[in-house]
Amino acid sequence: MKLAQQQNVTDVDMVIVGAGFAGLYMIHKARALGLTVQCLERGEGVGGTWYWNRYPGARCDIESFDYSFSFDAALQQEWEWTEKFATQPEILKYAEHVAERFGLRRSIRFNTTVTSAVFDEEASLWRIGTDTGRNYSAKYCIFAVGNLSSSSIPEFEGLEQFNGRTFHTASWPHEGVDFTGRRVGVIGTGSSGIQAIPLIAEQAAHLDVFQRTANYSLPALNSNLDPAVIAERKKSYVEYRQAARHSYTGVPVDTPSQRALDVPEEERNASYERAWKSGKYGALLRTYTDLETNPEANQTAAEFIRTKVRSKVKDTVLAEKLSPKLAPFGTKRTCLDTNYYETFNLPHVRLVDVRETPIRGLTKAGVATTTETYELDDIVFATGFDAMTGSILRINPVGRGGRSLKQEWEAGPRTFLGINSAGFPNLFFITGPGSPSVLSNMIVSIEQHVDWVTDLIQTMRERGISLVEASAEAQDAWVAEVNELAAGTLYPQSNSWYLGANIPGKPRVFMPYVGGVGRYRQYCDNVAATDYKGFTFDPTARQASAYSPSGVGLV
Ligand code: FAD
Ligand code: N01
Repeated sequence: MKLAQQQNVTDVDMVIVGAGFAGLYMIHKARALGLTVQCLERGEGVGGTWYWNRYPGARCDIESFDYSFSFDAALQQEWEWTEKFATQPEILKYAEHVAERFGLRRSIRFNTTVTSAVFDEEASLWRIGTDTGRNYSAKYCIFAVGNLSSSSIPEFEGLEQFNGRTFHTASWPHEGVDFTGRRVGVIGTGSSGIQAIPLIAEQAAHLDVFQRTANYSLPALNSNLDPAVIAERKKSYVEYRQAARHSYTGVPVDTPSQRALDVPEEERNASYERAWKSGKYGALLRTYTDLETNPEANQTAAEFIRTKVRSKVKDTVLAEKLSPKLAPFGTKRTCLDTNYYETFNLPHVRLVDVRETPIRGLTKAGVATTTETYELDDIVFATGFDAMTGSILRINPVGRGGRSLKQEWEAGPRTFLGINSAGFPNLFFITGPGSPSVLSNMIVSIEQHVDWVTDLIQTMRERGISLVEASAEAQDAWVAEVNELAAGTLYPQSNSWYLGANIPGKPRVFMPYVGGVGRYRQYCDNVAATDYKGFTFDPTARQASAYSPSGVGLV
């Protein structure tokens, strides 16, 4: 769309889509570069994930100390987390505090959904359209739209017929929901369902949990934070953050050195027990070197978890149904719960195995499976997201030659480093597909991407370069690298949203980079250090140098 065709156009240096943690930090960094910035956010407030997911029990599965910004020493000293795993309201408060503290709100326009982003080749600008009628043009466009921000409700037959109330965990009413005395059905037993079910069970008169796949869930063992623990962590933040940045998941845990099957069973189970009790994200999966790659090794950890489930659920048949068996441990995001399995010991809570008797659809009265109709007052969809590409492709940016991203990504997302896609100059994804993103402590990954993109833009400005994009060659090599790494693991063996398997018709491609946060950071740093090898700058500047992952390598 040409400038002249756009109405109500505001011209800025950078448009940022999304005011979650990624958008907030990007505003801060862009401003420090002296850019004019407009952030556009669909919601009424900041916080992204933590603004939308207000279901009962919502909290982080990475310790609060880890799941927080490291970019400002004063911020980390002044903020006090109250619990080991903060609740959604507390994390939202933190996001609001960050926005206040750095004066970010004045750069954000809320209640504004970006509906289009078109690259104007003549003007070398992005034309950004919104649902409010106000449009923008910008040299740089940042998609900080979130990996888990397009919620998904399966297309159940008769969805509209149901007479009761329906909720999705990711668009929970702000005023909360009272389930007292009601017959409630929860569909889905991923992280959201597993967190919400125990609390819904506390209120509901009756609860039916519709489970298609039993998930691996570890106990949060949450607790209030002791002032002495807080003081200790504050003293060591500098070293701790540094370790996190170079770790595998963005949370420092011991690096494994042994293979699971080389260790006697008793010793192995003792190690699993320690990891189980640590509450550290990724600790159990990182107990041995081969849990992510060797099915037999993985089964030792999987069986350890199943034994725990059996010890918590009194009814042995029910315990088997709740014991995860269909996918290797860790190939879906491991859940963290408080009293999830114990909830099924309550007389008013019933598990409906919808793998055995699939959901046929919804009726006026409730959920109909192939054998029965479950009469309900309320249905909670804990059915997840069109993850990683959903929010990007809803906007469906149009790049060079009028090619849309949907066309370019028809067979799955294609990026260089998860940051940019060839043919889409100056469009940057924060924690996009092809980066560690959802396999990591996301705040560590967000900071790394925002810092890296900011450095790139600064370099361009210093050198008078106006456009940058990935070369097709670098992108092909990176996509191959991401696929190859994933193929060497057990991840592709489960029907996860990492693979797009939860959305009918979505290409089945493993989307995140599995090589780990530290190794990925080194790649990115080396790309920058080799004059942004693999990126093409505009012809007035200079051409890209050829890229191959092995050519960049690790130093
Ligand atoms: P988001 O927080 O998703 O923010 C994106 C924003 O973009 C949203 O506000 C959305 O409204 C906006 N947006 C999207 N499209 C448009 C558009 N077209 N126009 C305007 N605005 C738009 N990760 C962890 O590492 N640890 C955890 O413990 C953890 N817990 C989680 C718990 C839940 C319930 C969920 C759903 C996810 C969790 N995650 C966790 C992942 C979490 O999404 C990230 O940690 C992080 O919050 C993502 O921040 P973000 O800014 O990238 O994206
Ligand atoms: O979504 P999910 P989520 N019929 O996709 C089921 C993060 N997060 O919102 O497994 C019946 O994991 C589906 O069944 P199956 C975290 O990264 C973190 O729970 O496909 N069931 C599954 O059980 C997480 O991974 C936290 O067989 C159907 C469930 O719905 C991500 O967000 C908390 C169905 C969806 O699970 C997504 O989690 C919350 C159908 N037709 C979220 N379709 C923390 O603890 C889907 N399902 C930090």
